[in-house]
Amino acid sequence: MTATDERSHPAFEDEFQATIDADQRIEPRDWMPEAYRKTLIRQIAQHAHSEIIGMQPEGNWIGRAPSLRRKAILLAKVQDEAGHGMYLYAAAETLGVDREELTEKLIESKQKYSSIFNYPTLTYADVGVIGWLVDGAAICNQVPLCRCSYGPYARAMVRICKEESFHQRQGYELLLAMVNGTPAQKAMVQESVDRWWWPSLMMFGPADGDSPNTQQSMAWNIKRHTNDELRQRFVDMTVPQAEALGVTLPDPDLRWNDERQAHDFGEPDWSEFKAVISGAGPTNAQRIAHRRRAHESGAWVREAARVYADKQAAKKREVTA
Ligand code: BYC
Repeated sequence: MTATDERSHPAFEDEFQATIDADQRIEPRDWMPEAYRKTLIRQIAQHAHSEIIGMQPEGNWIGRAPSLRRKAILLAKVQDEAGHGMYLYAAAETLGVDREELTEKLIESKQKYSSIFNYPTLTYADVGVIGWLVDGAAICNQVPLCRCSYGPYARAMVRICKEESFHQRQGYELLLAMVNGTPAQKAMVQESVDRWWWPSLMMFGPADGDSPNTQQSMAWNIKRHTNDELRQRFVDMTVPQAEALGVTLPDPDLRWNDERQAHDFGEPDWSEFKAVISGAGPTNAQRIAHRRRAHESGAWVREAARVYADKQAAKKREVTA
């Protein structure tokens, strides 16, 4: 039986469930329920698209970074994101879909990508704040995915998380330099934090009561924590970092709760979240149009690769004939 075989059999189902119950990995060669496969394709594709679309907001600043050192760092980070997209598309391909098909779905807006990349990067401080808050949120969400039940996804996440940690630190280091700079630089950091705080909290997805996929994904060990659990973890991790930077997080309800040993915090604007994930965010149209143009202008590379592969295959046939 293969991953794409839709036939079911109680013995296969039992074996699948036993593997999940034993907290072991499902591999591409194993039988899996069709709904498990579909959920993984949905999540991994959305994750891969996020990495690829996520190159745009920061890529916007490569030509304008204030020094050669900052340019080199940003260039390396954006390149890493392209790499993450590739590992993730490769993981999705083990489930029987192909990258070309997933890219088509992205540019036709039939598959989602993270809400966070539908906001513009207006100042250079946004580069630091994306590293600190957006990559920080990504780490909180993605470290548990290293223990996801699907082997290829879990293994891809190990390397991605290592690189995300480096991204988070570079963002924090950039912000430390800026808050210790001129008053105008410090104000620029605060203004950026004010814009990115709430969208960063929305990265974790809707509140648990409004999350249709969490329960099943947790039962299958794809997700290891609920959206709200991870959001809480992120807030608790970030508050002391904000204090160290000397910036204020823009939430009047944010305070330590001694009883819960955790921070209380306000509610994100879920109507904004819904608008953004339905395509009506500030930069949705721009992001997709840019991605479509890049895909179209890369057509000759794909064609050249195909012709080269055909030639190599023909040569191999000649040798073995
Ligand atoms: N944005 O039932 P729920 C990065 C959708 S890359 C857009 O809770 P689930 C980085 C959700 O898809 C960051 N859509 O869903 C890259 C579902 O809609 P569909 C990307 C969202 O899957 C470059 C509906 O809302 N990270 O960090 O159980 C530079 C209901 O939600 C969002 C990943 O993709 C959102 N924020 O949980 C820097 C991580 N939230 O598909 C940084 C992997 C929810 O039913 N993904 N939706 O139409 C996950 O962990 C989970 O998919 C989520 C959502 C927690 C995001």
